[in-house]
Amino acid sequence: MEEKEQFFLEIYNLGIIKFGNFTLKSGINSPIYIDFRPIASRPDLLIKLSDLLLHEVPSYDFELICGVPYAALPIATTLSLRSKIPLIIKRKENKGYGTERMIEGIYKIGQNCLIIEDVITSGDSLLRTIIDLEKEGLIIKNIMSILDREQGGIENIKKRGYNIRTLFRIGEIFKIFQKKSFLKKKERQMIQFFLMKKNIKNIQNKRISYEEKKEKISHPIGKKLIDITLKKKTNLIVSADLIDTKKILKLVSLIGDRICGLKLHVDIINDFSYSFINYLKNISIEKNFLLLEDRKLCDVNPTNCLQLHYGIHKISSWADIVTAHVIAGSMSIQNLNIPYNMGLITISEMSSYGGLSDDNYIRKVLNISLNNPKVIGTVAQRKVDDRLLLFTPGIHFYEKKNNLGNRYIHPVQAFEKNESDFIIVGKAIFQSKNPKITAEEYRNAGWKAYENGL
Ligand code: 5BU
Repeated sequence: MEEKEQFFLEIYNLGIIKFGNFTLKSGINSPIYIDFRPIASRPDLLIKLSDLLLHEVPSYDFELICGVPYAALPIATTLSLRSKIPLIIKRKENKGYGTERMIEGIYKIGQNCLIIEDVITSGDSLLRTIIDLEKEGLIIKNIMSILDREQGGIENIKKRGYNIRTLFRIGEIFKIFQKKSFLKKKERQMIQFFLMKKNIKNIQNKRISYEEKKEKISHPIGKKLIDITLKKKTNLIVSADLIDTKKILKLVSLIGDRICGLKLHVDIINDFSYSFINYLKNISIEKNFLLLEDRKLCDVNPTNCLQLHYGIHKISSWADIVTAHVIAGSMSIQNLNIPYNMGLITISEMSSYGGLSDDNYIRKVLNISLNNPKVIGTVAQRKVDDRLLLFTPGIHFYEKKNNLGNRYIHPVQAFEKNESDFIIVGKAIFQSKNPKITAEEYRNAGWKAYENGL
């Protein structure tokens, strides 16, 4: 331990731990941020680190080494140089041209690959790397991480049957710091707070309930959506992607009792009229569900504003919730002059495969969402901050993906893995033989999956 301890103190001096208020990749807030990237500029420490990692690897039966991009890349490279075992490189995103390969280097199907991760929090980025390597036919038996933040990541990976070891654990590190009286008072307090929160979460190991979430959401329409959900015991939002008002109204008459929201794309409706929208609004009040317009605003502000209030659809006159991309930045969804009881859902990460949003973009959208009081939640394919409602489209019991670029997951996965709050289901319901029964099946699956997480 002495050698490891000494090593950690050396890398700590490079500034790898920062104190403050940080939003992590997942959108979760943390008083500490750990970044091993500075080590890349210190060859002596890189060598020490890779030797320590190699020493801890349980068995030497691997034929390849791969680092989780990007922070672990120089570390994996050093490991490869020290052990003379070949390196392969995992891309974070597809180049979109050329070979479109996600893994670069020389490898063969069936080879055993050691994965190196720097910091493990939820284990999500690691899982993405595992999936991409396995898609190429590689076998993952061993994974080494440098530091475990002890926030469930290691357990998540072990649960899926992988052998993972870590060089350091955050609890251990803080003990070393205490022993050496290393930290300032404020830093000590921040760490105590972090450990306390971490322990509470680990003990409870359960998702946040709708009641707790309601306390954290300040927007009235966010609260109302939760009230409806609790009252009707449904977290199902049906996406009525139909081009004919009669068909939409027929669908609503069948499923209205089972949903907390109805999502529309009004611009696909051939015979849109105000009498239709008034009729629908009345049913939504009578059956107690909200109307979501999936407009996906994505322009600069004056245009977003015009698209919301004017034109044929006058969305702001009837929609309870509207979706928006924030590709144009935080200002694009400020000062939209929307009614006080109308909320926005941002789109952090779409459900399609090959989407262009990377971790950095997603983190920025989550930050913008948390700082805009009109935003009630977001669409993402991962767990997000508890102060945002998480909406998950791309839900299907049986389909995984279609040839149009859409990816689907089971409701259980949406609640279990991502701790989603609402599932959005389209064709699985409106194209089914019996939408009433199918909607009930999705309502039931969504509600049970939510309750099981509590
Ligand atoms: P589906 O029939 O279950 O695939 O319908 C999904 C609906 O959700 C459809 O209206 C899409 O436009 C919408 N959607 C989506 O599929 N994925 C996303 O990331 C977002 C919206 Br945002």
